[in-house]
Amino acid sequence: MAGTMAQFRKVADDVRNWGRWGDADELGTLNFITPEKIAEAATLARQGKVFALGVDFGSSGPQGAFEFRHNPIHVMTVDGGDAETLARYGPQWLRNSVAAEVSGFFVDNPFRFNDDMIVMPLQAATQWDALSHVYYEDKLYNGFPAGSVTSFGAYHCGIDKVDGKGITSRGVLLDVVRHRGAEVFCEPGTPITPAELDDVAKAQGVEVRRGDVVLVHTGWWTRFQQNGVGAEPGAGLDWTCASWMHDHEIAAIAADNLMVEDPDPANGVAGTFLPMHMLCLRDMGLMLGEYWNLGPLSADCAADGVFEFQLVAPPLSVVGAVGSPVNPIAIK
Ligand code: UVW
Repeated sequence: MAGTMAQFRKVADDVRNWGRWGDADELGTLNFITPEKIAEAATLARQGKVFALGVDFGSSGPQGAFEFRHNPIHVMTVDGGDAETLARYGPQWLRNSVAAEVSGFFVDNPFRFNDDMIVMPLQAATQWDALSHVYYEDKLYNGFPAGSVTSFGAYHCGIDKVDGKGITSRGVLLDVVRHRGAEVFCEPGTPITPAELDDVAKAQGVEVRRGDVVLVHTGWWTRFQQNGVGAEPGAGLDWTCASWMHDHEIAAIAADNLMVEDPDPANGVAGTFLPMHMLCLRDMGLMLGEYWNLGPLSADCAADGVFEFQLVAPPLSVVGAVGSPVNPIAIK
């Protein structure tokens, strides 16, 4: 629903959780995940089925539309070819310190190793957005100053603040694709509304409860696997879904698309940028997960009619980072 700034401000005031868990809180709605909730979630692992919801981290990913985000670059730093090269050219190459170092391990020794590294924006593939990922009017979640995110990293609300708590809870899948009877994905220009989320849950016979991590299947990732178009538009959550998340007291939300929220600014709020991100991360303190591969999980849920599971999705504790890659695991 296209909204006005006055409507946005009203929703922001309604959903803002600043001070709810104390002035020093940097976890936000993850506070809804209690020890009882974690124990309850573990009982949902009943059939021994495991679904890895992370996409491939590689050069075939969806990035490339913006200069500041490219696909993960994977580089081998030591490999089997080095052994051959060193055997053939070793003495001449030893002025090169890397070759000299590797040679120390490889020459006259059949016990060898391979090493590698990865260079990537932390927002390139399956990820969590930390609470410090977005802000407006110079404030982060809980009123922390936006200026506390510097070239050293996020002093407040960095992804490392999640580390002690982790993200393990009851996961609930809301399969909007199947509910709409869509062939592959939810078409652009059809934002998913709060009422539709309730309808999907009702039709699936699943209740969304406090502390849940909700996964919304829009089919975008399946579409991307078919056509490889990273800039493919699709439907996401209407910005007003922030109120739905607040009312249901969920811990976090993730989707299989590029930004969880509907990407079309015409369906957003004039004068804002990523209004649902702002309401979730900055006002509510609720983390967003993007590019989660929900295809196989949604097929299984449709087959057995069970749309709840144990979800284990801890981010990497990258100190001061505003997001993190993740390979979330759903266990049924
Ligand atoms: C932005 O595009 C700023 O954020 P995200 O990757 O979370 O959609």
